[in-house]
Amino acid sequence: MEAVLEIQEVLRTSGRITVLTGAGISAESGIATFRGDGGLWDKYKIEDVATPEAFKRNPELVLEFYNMRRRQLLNVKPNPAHFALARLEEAVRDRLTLITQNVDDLHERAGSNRVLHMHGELTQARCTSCSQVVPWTGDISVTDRCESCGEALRPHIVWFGEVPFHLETEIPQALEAEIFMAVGTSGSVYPAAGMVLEAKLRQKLTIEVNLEASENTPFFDHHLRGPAGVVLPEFIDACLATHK
Ligand code: BJW
Ligand code: ZN
Repeated sequence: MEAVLEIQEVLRTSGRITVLTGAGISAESGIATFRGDGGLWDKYKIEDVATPEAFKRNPELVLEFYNMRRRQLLNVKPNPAHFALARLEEAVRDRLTLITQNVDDLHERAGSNRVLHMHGELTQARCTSCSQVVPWTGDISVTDRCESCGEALRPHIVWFGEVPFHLETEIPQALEAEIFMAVGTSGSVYPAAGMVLEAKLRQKLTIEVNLEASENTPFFDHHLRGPAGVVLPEFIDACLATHK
């Protein structure tokens, strides 16, 4: 396949690859996506659970939404798509930048060491006052307090209207890579959804892995259609077949 040859050439000449992942990569692990049938936004309203205003109005409800999802992490495992990206990192090391919109820890559990969580992480809590971030595996309750300043804690999550992480340095640098690949994302939430366009404007090669067309499909040069857990390992292993 043409895309495989193009990636092999980039790898041969020590080029860089950036991969952006979304909820679709964790779907085969049993974690619901946001949009589409059975998605989280079918059952919950964004304005009730995923905005700073919602947290001010009803912190118990917002904490419960994220506590439920943090508990779910105990019952899920990385799938072959997460492992394929870990193999890619092992092969090309710091020439891969993995950016995820996901707040689960499945990339890390598959062996990826350098993951940029632009929308935060379920396994961390943040102080609502001094912004200190601490590891957190259990539930967060309204009575939990920051060890440094004594104020309330919140999930370390980027809600609508808040600024995603790593936008100043790491993500702009990553968009200079020769290849931009998006896996399992609908392309409907900015600024992540704008990355493919930025890559295209810089004349980079763009590849989409998705079950179906996304909102950004026209901006991708190549489309790999199918479940990420099947399509991505096949593709990455073919690309790495000639890599020493
Ligand atoms: C499979 C599969 C399988 C399924 N295999 N594929 C224009 C420009 C900039 C901003 C805006 C703008 N217009 C509006 C905004 C504001 C807003 C926004 O984008 N709103 C849109 C709804 C229009 N953005 C924000 O508020 C962001 N902040 C911001 O803009 O700050 C201002 C600023 C930016 C930059 C500089 C300075 C200032 C913050 C966004 C925070 C998003 N938060 C959420 C929830 C919190 C995290 C959580 O609870 O988990 O993050 S929303 C939700 O959507 C979550 C996700 O990370 C995000 C993206 O969803 P994703 O991953 O794409 O999932 P789905 O479900 O949408 O799609 C799944 C895909 O997988 C589908 O395509 C399936 O086909 C596919 N799939 N199974 C392969 N097995
Ligand atoms: Zn604090």
